[in-house]
Amino acid sequence: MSARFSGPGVEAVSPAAASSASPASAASSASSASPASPLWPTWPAEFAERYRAAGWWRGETFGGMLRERAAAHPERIAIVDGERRWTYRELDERADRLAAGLLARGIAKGDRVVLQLPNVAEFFAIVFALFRIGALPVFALPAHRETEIGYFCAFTKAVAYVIPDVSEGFDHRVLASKVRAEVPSLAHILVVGDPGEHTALADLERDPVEITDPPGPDELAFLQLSGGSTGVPKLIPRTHDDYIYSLRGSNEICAVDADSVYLCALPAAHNFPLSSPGTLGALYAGARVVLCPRPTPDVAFALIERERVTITGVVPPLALAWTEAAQRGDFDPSRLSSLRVLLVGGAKFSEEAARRITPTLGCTLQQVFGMAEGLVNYTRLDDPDEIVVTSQGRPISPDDEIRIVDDADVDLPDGETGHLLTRGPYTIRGYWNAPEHNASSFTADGFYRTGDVVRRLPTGHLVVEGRAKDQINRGGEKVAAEEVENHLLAHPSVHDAAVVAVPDAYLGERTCAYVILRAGAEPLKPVAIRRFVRERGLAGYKVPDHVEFVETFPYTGVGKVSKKDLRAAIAAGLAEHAGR
Ligand code: AMP
Ligand code: DBH
Repeated sequence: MSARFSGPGVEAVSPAAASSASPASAASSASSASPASPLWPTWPAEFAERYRAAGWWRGETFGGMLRERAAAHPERIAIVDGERRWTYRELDERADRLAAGLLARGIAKGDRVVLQLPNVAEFFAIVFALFRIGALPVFALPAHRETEIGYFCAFTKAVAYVIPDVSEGFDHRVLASKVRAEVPSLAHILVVGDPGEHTALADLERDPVEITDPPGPDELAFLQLSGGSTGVPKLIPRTHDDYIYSLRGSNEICAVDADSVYLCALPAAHNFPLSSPGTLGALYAGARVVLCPRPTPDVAFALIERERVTITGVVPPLALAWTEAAQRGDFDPSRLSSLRVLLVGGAKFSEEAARRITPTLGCTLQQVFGMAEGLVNYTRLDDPDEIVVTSQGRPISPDDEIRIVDDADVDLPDGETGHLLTRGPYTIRGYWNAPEHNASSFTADGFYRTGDVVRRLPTGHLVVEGRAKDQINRGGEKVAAEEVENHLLAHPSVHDAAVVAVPDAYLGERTCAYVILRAGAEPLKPVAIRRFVRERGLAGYKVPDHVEFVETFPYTGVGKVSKKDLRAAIAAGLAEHAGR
């Protein structure tokens, strides 16, 4: 194993331990509060029983759900990708044929498969094929590069990596060859398009076979990624039952039904467009999913018009770009007349921008504040306008437990601002194979520490006031400060580094790396630092937007870099600039 990809815990999971992380063992020992498996802490039995009794968990699986929809309305269109239109029958059959192909290659239940596809129809064929056999997709983002992909493959001991040939000018096959050379478990590279030296996904298809050991509803369906605040991204284990509940709840709140048309404008693998209500919510409802290759107003608006899209979701910077485009005189807003709902989330949406949505785009705004770990909040379609533009919504479920606490975990009086902790029927009880992180990211009684700082209105709606986690939210793209700092520290001239957020009118926040050079090191230009990070194979959005060289950092009483003071210094610097 290459040292490059080894983060904490890379060696910690043996293949045997990984496959024993079955929910059967989880369920049988779940009566104690202790995690059922160090790989996958799950809900204690009394909670699982409650969630079943309440009707949240209904014993559904993704494989079964697609089969049912395909049987109920085989000729309805499920997926639109450019000129390709797949019916539910076709999607169901493709999933079966790919499932047979995966099994024929020895890919089986419990195996991890890193998936990195742009918004193409094949994403859904392979995802449902994996769901059917119980292999676990690991949802990488299109922007991830060698460092992230290598880590996901090594850490999960993935057996396969699914890629496009070339996407946005980047040849994923070259990256795949490099990763395969370093990760022994990685036996299969499956390519949508021209496979080069690898295997074409299309060649995998076989006549369907009976799947003898399909996953149950309480078993894992996939591993989602956390934006995180630690050195390497953490993996989020989601079950069929819990995730499907979040889809059903989201559909109800966003009024998604069989006649809806959902435009997938963000990268399909991200939790927001996947589940809030997203593509999987739409497919659960028997609705139509339209894949948007690029979320720019010209491309998205043309698709909304052509496909009569009724609902979509975007991050705040895109919402700004869309309203600006719609306000320009050359655009006739009646072209968007089919659009009923625009969901905006992933980062805080400013009240001022929120007020512009309905007048310019003619649809209802729904704010959504969610996380791949679980909890999702929505403003409701019948909420008063003031609530919709000033809050980030309230939870999906009556069983979502919300605590707002001070630094000592003491509950605050209602209306005060504090740390958001949550527990509920679709919020994980721990990250996958991360016992140490779990000890700090969850309370002893299973509440997830979101790292978000919020205030609750008397109506139950949450207002996001800030963040306690060491993360930069770059217009919905999360950057873990520590991860980037570790890469900066690998530079031979860098003595210390601290990455913080700086305010940005468009993205909300950008990243700034404060760097102290080693004594006697040659002076460096910011561009050299940025290039260094990029060349280490990191996703482009993690490359610092700004680099500032400084002599020293403000330190806290215990000698840690004080990010708070650094941020204050930035704010002071900005104010000084503005005053000039
Ligand atoms: P992740 O845990 O990587 O899925 O990212 C979820 C995080 O994104 C949340 O914990 C928030 O910090 C942030 N987030 C998502 N939606 C919103 C929103 N509407 N307003 C503010 N922050 C948000
Ligand atoms: O930012 C997120 O992770 C997010 C935002 C909105 C999310 O996971 C979701 C809705 O489900």
